[in-house]
Amino acid sequence: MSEELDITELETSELLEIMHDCLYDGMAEDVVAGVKELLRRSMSPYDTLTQGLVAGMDIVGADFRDGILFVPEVLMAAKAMKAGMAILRPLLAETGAPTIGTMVIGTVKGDIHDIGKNLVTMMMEGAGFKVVDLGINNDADKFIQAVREHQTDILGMSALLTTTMPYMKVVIQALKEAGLRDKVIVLVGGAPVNAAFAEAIQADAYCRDASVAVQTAKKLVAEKRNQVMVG
Ligand code: B1M
Repeated sequence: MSEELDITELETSELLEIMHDCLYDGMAEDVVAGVKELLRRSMSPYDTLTQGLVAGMDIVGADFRDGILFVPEVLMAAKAMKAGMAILRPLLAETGAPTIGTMVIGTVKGDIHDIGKNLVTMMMEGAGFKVVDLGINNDADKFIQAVREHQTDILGMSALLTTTMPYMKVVIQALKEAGLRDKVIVLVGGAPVNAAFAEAIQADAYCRDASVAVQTAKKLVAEKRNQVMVG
């Protein structure tokens, strides 16, 4: 943003557009200033996230796909997005809701994309789940170990590459071999993943986005608890 521009004077729609430009240009400090200004205007943390940050990242994604942006620029944009998300994370988690379940989540082996996974983590925490985030590039052993270590209700896996999504099946197979498959709900997500793929690898559900992940997790955990009570 230019030095002279007073963002408090802008219409919210103009501010959002400028934030998308700043995200595109990897201007983390300006993205942070925009996030703070939207919150000051009483925009909810969720709307700030989706309208201010995710919408901007969609533009970055399209231009990366079309060869207009390259990896270094996209990394700068991702850093700016993370800076904005750092402000929103505690606000989204600040529900005071009791823990309704525990989720272990990670990006699968060979894949370093974590923005979407981090959004899912934030939204799940905001909905009252305890989330153990394993980060990126996780092999099956790491997932299995974490599922064992924590009282895990849900295992969430993220993959953004067509070359890494098949690894989700490897993890599910490893869960079966460890005798853990029936104990955890497996949710999968990420841009190349879809419901047919989730079914084919015998995951419990595909989650299109972070809010679907929350809804699905709540529903399946409630069903699991009911089964335990009836059984
Ligand atoms: Co990458 N990249 N990238 N990249 N990158 C994609 C995925 C790509 C589609 C871009 C393109 O060509 N259009 C393409 C994949 C093509 C394919 O496989 N078909 C691609 C490529 C090719 C690559 C490299 C191979 C590039 C290269 O080096 N030549 C390389 C691979 C590195 C690796 O992983 N081994 C690479 C690298 C990178 C960066 C490091 C530069 C950076 C990642 C930075 C980071 O994450 N810290 C990056 C980025 C940023 C992208 C794009 C532009 C944006 C991804 C993103 O963050 N989206 C992406 C293009 C795109 O997706 N449009 C692209 C925003 C995020 C909010 O959405 O992650 O989809 P998303 O998450 C959503 C849902 O999918 C869902 O909820 C989220 C929130 O609503 N969800 C889940 C995701 N995970 C979930 C887990 C769940 C539930 C829901 O569990 C329950």
